[in-house]
Amino acid sequence: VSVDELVALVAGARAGQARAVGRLISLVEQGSPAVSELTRLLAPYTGHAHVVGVTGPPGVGKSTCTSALIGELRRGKRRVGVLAIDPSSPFSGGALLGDRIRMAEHATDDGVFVRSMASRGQLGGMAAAAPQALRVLDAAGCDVILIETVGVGQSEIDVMRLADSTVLLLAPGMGDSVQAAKAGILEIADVFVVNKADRPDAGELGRQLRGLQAMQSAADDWQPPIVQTVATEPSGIDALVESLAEHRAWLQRTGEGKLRRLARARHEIEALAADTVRRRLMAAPGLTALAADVAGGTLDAYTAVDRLLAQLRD
Ligand SMILES: Nc1nc2c(ncn2[C@@H]2O[C@H](COP(=O)(O)OP(=O)(O)OP(=O)(O)O)[C@@H](O)[C@H]2O)c(=O)[nH]1
Ligand SMILES: [Mg+2]
Repeated sequence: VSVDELVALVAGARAGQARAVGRLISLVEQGSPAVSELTRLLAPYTGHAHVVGVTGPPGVGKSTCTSALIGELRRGKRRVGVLAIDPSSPFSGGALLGDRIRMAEHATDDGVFVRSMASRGQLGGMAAAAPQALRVLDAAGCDVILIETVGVGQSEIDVMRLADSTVLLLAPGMGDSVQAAKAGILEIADVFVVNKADRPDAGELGRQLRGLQAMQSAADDWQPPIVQTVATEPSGIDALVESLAEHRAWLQRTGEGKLRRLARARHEIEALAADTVRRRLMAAPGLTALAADVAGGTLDAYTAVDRLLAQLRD
């Protein structure tokens, strides 16, 4: 795409045109060379959205809850963006069928942008693409951007780190979901949701979470609230929206929001720089010759590294 086309697409996105938003996110997802220019064009129009991560074990009700959240936010006249990270399928290039159906009720609402991204099989990976996709939605005037992901792998945790506020969904009768949650993702939860609160053992799960809450609260002065929801009805979603607003206010009041944005920018620069350096190294003309020398025993690997880096500097 030409710069003129990019400028037109950014203008279209800012005017709320779903087609322009979709096109820009596709460019980002494909790792188009235009992305760096696009990021420059978007920069003046970003920083407005509240980015909310929605994560939790498979089947816990993330998509249902996301859809209910859209409904609740729309009742409050908020413009909503959704980025659904599909962990399993690099080929479908879209949401799972069930998600599509659940989101369909919002499909004709021009205050909602829903987009799926595959977490594997793309250039630079999610780490590079997701922040840019968020910028597109932010510039398109979204007040809230929901990111739905299955909180299992490192790439999903990386995506969650892009959020201002992270919602961890758990549900009763899912065996060791608290146990699973402890393995890394718990520390990034700002709001706990006990979904499927219509199930009998919801009370027990709530008690377990309050136990964990007690352990966490010493560390900082935000105590993640526990919200009970039945996403299918939906009920409890208004309380969830309320908790998220409180968390955002806390981020702003304490300066924690600024710290998180700083950490995020740092992480993004590191990831992009590492990617750039790696690509240059792979393309360095001297690499093959150095490899032959190291393999043949005439050069040690460390000296080879020094020479390779020296070639990059030239
Ligand atoms: N009883 C009950 N069922 C629910 C509730 N929320 C969601 N479900 C059901 O749970 C199933 C899974 O819901 P999804 O929203 O697809 O869950 P998910 O976490 O997005 O699933 P994955 O994306 O596959 O990880 C569906 O059959 C929902 O109808 C709830 O509050 N109560
Ligand atoms: Mg889902």
